Amino acid sequence: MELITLKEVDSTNLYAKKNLEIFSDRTVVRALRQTFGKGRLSRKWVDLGENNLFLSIVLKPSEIFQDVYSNLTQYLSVVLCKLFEKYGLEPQIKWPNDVLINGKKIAGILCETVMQGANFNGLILGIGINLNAAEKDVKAIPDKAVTALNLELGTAVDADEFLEKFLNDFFANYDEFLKKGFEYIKSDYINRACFLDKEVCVQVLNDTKRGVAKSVNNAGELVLDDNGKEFSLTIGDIL
Ligand code: BT5
Repeated sequence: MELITLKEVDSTNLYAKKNLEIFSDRTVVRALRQTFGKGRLSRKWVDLGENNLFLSIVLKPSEIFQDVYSNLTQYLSVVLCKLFEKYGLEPQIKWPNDVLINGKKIAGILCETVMQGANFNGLILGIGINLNAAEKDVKAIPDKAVTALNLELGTAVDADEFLEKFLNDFFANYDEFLKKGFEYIKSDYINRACFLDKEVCVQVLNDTKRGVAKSVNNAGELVLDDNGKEFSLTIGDIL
């Protein structure tokens, strides 16, 4: 694993994408400040100050895209939950990969697959983690209840220390996860899921699906029951 630290960048994902050819597998790009952080579907990721984490992990696990890569964000959400638990907190996962503490979003994950024609060039796993933020700044973020680790703990957090623990934990089980897929983390994921057995409304691109969230299947898909009719979703946002 190689760690590159940038003082400031538009987006660590964009930077990693631009330099993908020269970066080897498991290169981590961290920026101390991020001026144009990206969320999914053209949404924005807000920079809450220098002592937060903005990073992208460059992964080049094979020459061909494998289905298991679609579950990497879920693997990452479990890794993050377990780390927050070491701080005495009770994090939860909102399908597919939002990590919440006390119902508020503390981290965001954006995984981009880079293809060139039919060739698979790699994955860029972008992660933003709120470690140290001011109450007024998290409240100003639109559309969502947001928190940061310092606000939950009542004390400042050392970002370098947190990053080291996080990367160690991520890579400790990464190879095993690639071999075994979602089933390897399924019970850890389900145990932290906050949406099961609830009536949910899921935005899937321009469509909305409703139903009771019955389970997450072995592929990591959300299984909904709409009046006795079961179906599964691979992408979407629980509203
Ligand atoms: C995400 O998107 O949650 C993925 C965010 C990934 C950010 C990282 S930072 C390093 C790397 N480089 C990048 O450019 N991006 C990645 P999504 O599920 O679409 O959620 C976006 C929504 O989360 C926004 O519309 C806001 O409502 C909310 N949000 C924005 N900034 C936030 C923050 N700092 N903390 C919590 N929620 C935030």
